Order: sequence, then structure tokens, then C-alpha cells
Amino acid sequence: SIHTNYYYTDLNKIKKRYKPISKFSHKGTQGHVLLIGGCYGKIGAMVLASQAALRSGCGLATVFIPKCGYEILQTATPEVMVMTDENYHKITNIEFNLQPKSIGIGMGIGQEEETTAALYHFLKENKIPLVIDADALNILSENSEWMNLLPKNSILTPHPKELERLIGTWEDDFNKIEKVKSFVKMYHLVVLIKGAYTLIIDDKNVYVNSSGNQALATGGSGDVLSGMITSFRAQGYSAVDASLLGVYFHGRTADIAMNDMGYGGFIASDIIKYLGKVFLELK
Ligand code: B4P
Ligand code: MG
Repeated sequence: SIHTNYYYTDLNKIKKRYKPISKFSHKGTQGHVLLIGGCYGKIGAMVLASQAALRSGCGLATVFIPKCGYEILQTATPEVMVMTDENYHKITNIEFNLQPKSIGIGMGIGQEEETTAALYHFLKENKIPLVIDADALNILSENSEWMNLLPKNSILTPHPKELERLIGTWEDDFNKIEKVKSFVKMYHLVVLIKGAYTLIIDDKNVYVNSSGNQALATGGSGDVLSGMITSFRAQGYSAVDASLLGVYFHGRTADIAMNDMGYGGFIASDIIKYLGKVFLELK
């Protein structure tokens, strides 16, 4: 087994990694996020991810979505810039002329054949830091030879089912962590294992997140998290710091919201509503 350091990320640890936004910053210095995903019936994933990115401090957010999402996105979130695929229902060809600081890909993207091919062509060309989630992870699981195309320090955000598709089954928690550690080393990644006490794993360390509760067991909460982590990555945080901040902030919104409502009343867009409260606690 490989030696591992374990850390528990609480408010004090997060404060040490958080860099306040400078008085002299502008949208050009705060980082431009590009989010790629969505398909017919799952455009909401991209609404949530892009709002979450902006609420986490990036300067600009652009989404790349199929045509069916154009008016939905522009109406739901006027702050977000929208680029569309030529296809109405799904992504078939990922083409853009921007230089975003980070790219989040996979939220609501689906697993259609043309989408899978588009992902392959994108990965072959792309050198920009990536956050990979949801069906983009499932597509990678089915085409594991494409793992070598990921830029170093890409962040993968699987829930346990997606993780199982990526690395296979495990015997127990210890074995699961060992398997993720070798996977992380092989491809130079940061991998999250989402759930209660989300684990953030890099090549040397396992970080156990302290925030969050069962209110987050609600559709779309993962899409919000991906937008947040992509946003921190665009703001210049390393892959591990962006992951630690994103996961901590995400969970913390649900902890704060439980002063106002019970677990069942909380939905994914509430994470976005409460984000500003988390920033207040960093002072
Ligand atoms: P998908 O259908 O792919 O669901 P999704 O769109 O990815 O959901 P979403 O993006 O909203 O949430 P995510 O889980 O990414 O997959 C669902 C399938 O996977 C289902 O069949 C389900 O049973 C299975 N599955 C999901 N989670 C599983 C688990 N833990 N064990 C076994 N099977 C699982 O992101 C959710 C976010 O909320 C994460 O950040 C997570 O850390 C947080 N969260 C959820 N519950 C929490 C809790 N109790 N405490 C703290 N945080 C929690
Ligand atoms: Mg998800």
C-alpha cells in the first residue's frame, strides 16, 4: 500500500486556502469558466452549474449546450453567455473560440453516440484544465483508453456509482481508497468520492470534508458542485484547492440553510442561494 496523509477540512483549514478577491479585480482577472453539457430534458443541469459558477466568484461564465437550451439558459440566467451546438437535442460537435481558464464538462450531457464522439474529439485537442462529471465520466468509463487524453490535474467528480464504473468494485472503504489512489497516480488527477463526508483524493493525500448533510440528497446538487469547482479552478486555485473549497462551500450552504428549513425542503438551487452566506463566514 502507498503511504497516505489524511486531513479533515473544516472552516479553519478552508480559511487558510481561501484567497479574498482583490479590490482591483475585474471580470477579466476573476477567470472565465466554460461549461459544456446538457441535452433535451436536462438543460437544467447547465442552468444550475453556470449559476453556481458565477455565485462562486468567477468573472465570466459561458455555456456550450445543444440548441434546445438556448432560450432556457438566456432566460433563466442572463449573466451567462451561451454558445450552441448545431444539433437541437444533444451535443454533436464541441467547437468554440474562447480561452477559458477552466472547463467543466458532462452535466446533463447524455451518452448518445454523437455526443461520445464529440467528447473524444474535444479531449484530443483540449489542454485547458478540466472538471469532469456525470455522463462524461460514464463515457470515459466505457472508453478507458481516452483517460490518457486528460490534461494533468484534471478533477473527476464521481458519485459512488460513477466511481464503480470507472475503477470497478471494491471490497471495503480501505480498498476503495487504495484503488482510487492508484488511479489518481496513474493519470495525475484529483478524484472526489461524493456522498456524506466527501473524500478529495490527490496523489499523496486524502481530505475528508466536514460540511454538508442529507438535505443535499436531491437532484441537481452534483451539477451545482461541478459548476463551483470549475469556478474556483478558473480563479487560479490548484486542482486540489478548487476541489476542497468547492466541496466545503457546497456542504456548508446546506448546513446554514437548516436554520431556515428542514432537510426535505431543500433543493439544488438553494445551494446557489446560500452561497453568499458561506463567503461571509470566511471573514
Ligand atoms: P445520476 O442519475 O447520474 O445522478 P446525478 O444526475 O449525477 O445526480 P446529481 O448530480 O444531482 O447528484 P450527485 O450524486 O452527482 O445517478 C444517480 C444514481 O447513482 C442513482 O442510481 C443512485 O442510486 C446512484 N448513487 C448516487 N449516489 C450514490 C451513493 N452515495 N451510493 C450509491 N449509489 C449512489 O451529487 C450529489 C451531491 O450531494 C454530492 O456532492 C454529495 O456529496 C452530496 N450529498 C448527497 N447526499 C449527501 C449526504 N447525505 N450528506 C452530505 N452530502 C451529500
Ligand atoms: Mg451528478
